Amino acid sequence: MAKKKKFDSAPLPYSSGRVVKNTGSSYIVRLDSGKEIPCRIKGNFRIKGIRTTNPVAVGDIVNVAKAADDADYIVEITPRTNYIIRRASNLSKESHILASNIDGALIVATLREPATPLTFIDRFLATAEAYSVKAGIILNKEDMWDDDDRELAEALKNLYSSIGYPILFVSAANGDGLDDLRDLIKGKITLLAGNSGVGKSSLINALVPGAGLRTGEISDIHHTGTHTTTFSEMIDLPEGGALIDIPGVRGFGTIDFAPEEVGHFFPDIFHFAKDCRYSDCKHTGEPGCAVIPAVEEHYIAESRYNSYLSILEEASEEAGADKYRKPF
Ligand SMILES: Nc1nc2c(ncn2[C@@H]2O[C@H](COP(=O)(O)OP(=O)(O)OP(=O)(O)O)[C@@H](O)[C@H]2O)c(=O)[nH]1
Ligand SMILES: [Mg+2]
Ligand SMILES: [Zn+2]
Repeated sequence: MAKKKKFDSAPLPYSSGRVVKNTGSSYIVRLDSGKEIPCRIKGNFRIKGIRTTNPVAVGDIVNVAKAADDADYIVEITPRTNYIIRRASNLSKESHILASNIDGALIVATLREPATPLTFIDRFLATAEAYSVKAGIILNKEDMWDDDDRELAEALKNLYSSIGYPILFVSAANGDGLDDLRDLIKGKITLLAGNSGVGKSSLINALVPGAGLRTGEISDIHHTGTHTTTFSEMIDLPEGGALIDIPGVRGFGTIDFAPEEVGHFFPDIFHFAKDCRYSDCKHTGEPGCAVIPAVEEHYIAESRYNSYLSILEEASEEAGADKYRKPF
């Protein structure tokens, strides 16, 4: 929850609005009047106990006021209904709020150029569960798939849709699948997240005529570390609602998960965990665990269980507990 901090002198009335862009040096706020103004921040906005690299996020509903220096300042953040946050880098104590006050979050993934690791998808989905944000998967660059890729895509569709996550096959390049995507996001504020180069900005350009977002050059995409989008931005959809484009992230570190709650963020694991003998079972070899047999019998995908273990390990390290090992 953001700490409320009033502007010291505040001689002028506040205006309220929504942060629609973070340009690094300033935040663009769309006032309720529709006017967009650049604002700086004044005050100490923090989520309790968490250090963030960006105190104000795209999506925040804020109050702004003009100061004596004639600049506009964000002076108050209205409590967020939700947000998505990730650890800024592996060992970092700092975290980064990707967006706030959203109706949903979609991870854009690709099977090639670049190939998205499944753990990355699962970490994103678990984070969305942890923060009560509806999540889904977009598999982009369908135009590049050969028969093997298509087979893999179908297997992923079976897996993730059986857990309850919508998964769409699309191509920003030729427009395939975009009608289904339009239906899914219509009238909602949706975050698009994913590794760099998966086509987040290209998808927005394909969905929003005139969006004109910068996208990576084909020759750049083999070259790791390319980040074409450098700032977060909310783009209105012609059908109503908006998409939030953010810079690609390399990893998706979780933050502040208690080891015993990690399983709650994997609905497929949680389903079986209810039958474990101990309510705080971590599914790493405890007697009477119902999850491990379900993995062995393929009711739970091994890839999902591996992702679970990787987050459990991270959460345990954060909590200072012992390392967990895969029991088989
Ligand atoms: N073949 C093909 N190429 C695509 C598709 N979508 C995007 N691309 C290409 O992939 C590259 C990266 O696209 P971007 O839209 O810049 O990717 P991004 O996810 O916004 O990347 P960052 O801003 O760095 O996070 C560009 O060269 C696009 O032309 C697609 O559906 N098919
Ligand atoms: Mg981009
Ligand atoms: Zn168990």
